Amino acid sequence: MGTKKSASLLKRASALIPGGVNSPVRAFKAVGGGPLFISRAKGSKIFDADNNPYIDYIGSWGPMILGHAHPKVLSALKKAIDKGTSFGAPTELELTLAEETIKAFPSMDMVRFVSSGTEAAMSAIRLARAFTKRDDIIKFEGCYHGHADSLLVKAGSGAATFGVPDSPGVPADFAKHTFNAVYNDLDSVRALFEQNPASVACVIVEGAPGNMGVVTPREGFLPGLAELCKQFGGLLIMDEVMSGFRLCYGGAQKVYNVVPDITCLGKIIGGGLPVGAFGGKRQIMEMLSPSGPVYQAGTLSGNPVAMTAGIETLKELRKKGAYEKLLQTTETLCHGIEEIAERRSIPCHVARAGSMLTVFFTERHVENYTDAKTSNLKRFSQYFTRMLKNRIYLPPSQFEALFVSMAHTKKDVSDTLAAVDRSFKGL
Ligand code: HOZ
Repeated sequence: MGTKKSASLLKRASALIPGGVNSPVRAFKAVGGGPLFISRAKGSKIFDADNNPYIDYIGSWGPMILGHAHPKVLSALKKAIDKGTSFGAPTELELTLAEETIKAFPSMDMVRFVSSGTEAAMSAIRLARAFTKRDDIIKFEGCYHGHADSLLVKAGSGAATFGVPDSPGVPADFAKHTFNAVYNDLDSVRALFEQNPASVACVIVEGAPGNMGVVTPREGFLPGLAELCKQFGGLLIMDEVMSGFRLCYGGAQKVYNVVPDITCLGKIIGGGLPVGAFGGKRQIMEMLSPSGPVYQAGTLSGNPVAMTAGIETLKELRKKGAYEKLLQTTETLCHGIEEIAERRSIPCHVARAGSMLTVFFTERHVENYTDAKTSNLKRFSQYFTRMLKNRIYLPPSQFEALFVSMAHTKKDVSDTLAAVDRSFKGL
């Protein structure tokens, strides 16, 4: 079956929406061709406008950990919608999701809900600046924390994919407060602190980076950041928007044994609806308006429909054995790809963090953005195109993560590996 309808929709979209998409990572600019327009999804499958099915490894860029259109989530949503879709006033649902979030992340005493990961990171930084009375921040090259001005400096995700890591439109006066360190290199962070001993408000880091492709923290790296922050009086912000409920129930901070001052969440916590959150120590969080002076607000923050999707998703994730199957599926997939790459003599590094993975077409063990950029992007785009022809839907960029869901079956994995084998042939 062809993809004529997607092509025709893209033509229409291009006149209406910049680039025809509402978020740059959706475009196929880095791999050639146009994006598929999606008509529906169920479990591990996504269907395009021409009704072609694909095994989906984007999972809406992370949230769909249970698979698409999960019956329990849908049924709760249908009931919630009948009661009204937005009140702009507090509801008990917010408290339920707040309690579950705080239980899952003991580093948080309090949490505030927003509508996206961008809002969470942007608000967390404002809070850190107010709490420390300092202006500068340290982030890592290739890490992405949404598109707030201070964070679009050497940023990952679409900014890296399209070669605009320092976006025009960010005033130099803002950008000068953002310092970039090298991921997995504590010395680079220490050097920045030493050069700016009294001005760094916070270090912000992805729990397990997925926006330069997946990169795993070296042993001791995250706890080392917490130590440096303590030593120099800055706060540690862990951006767990992707890693939050992906690696385990409790995120990268649980896996790597680190206690951040502030945590950002998004994606899974909204079960496929727009939710973000940031939370941390009471003393810090109580600086937020209306308890304190730091302003932050949102018409749809804590929206009852979105809260419902988050509550139901977390309920499923708490079920016994939920993560075991997910992690096993991911491991089988990764090992299978490694085995095929070796047999077909394709130099690649399969990076994995929990149920996220990236196949980097490089001989290097990828530990930071410089390593990630050694990937053969031409080979990646050939691979992507062949996989799509084999009905496997991958992120259209080398610098993104694949997300495995609990709905992916053994057959999905074996079909995917068969497609990898065909795609690696003569690559
Ligand atoms: N930040 C996600 C990709 N790394 C997806 C959201 C988006 O940029 O559209």
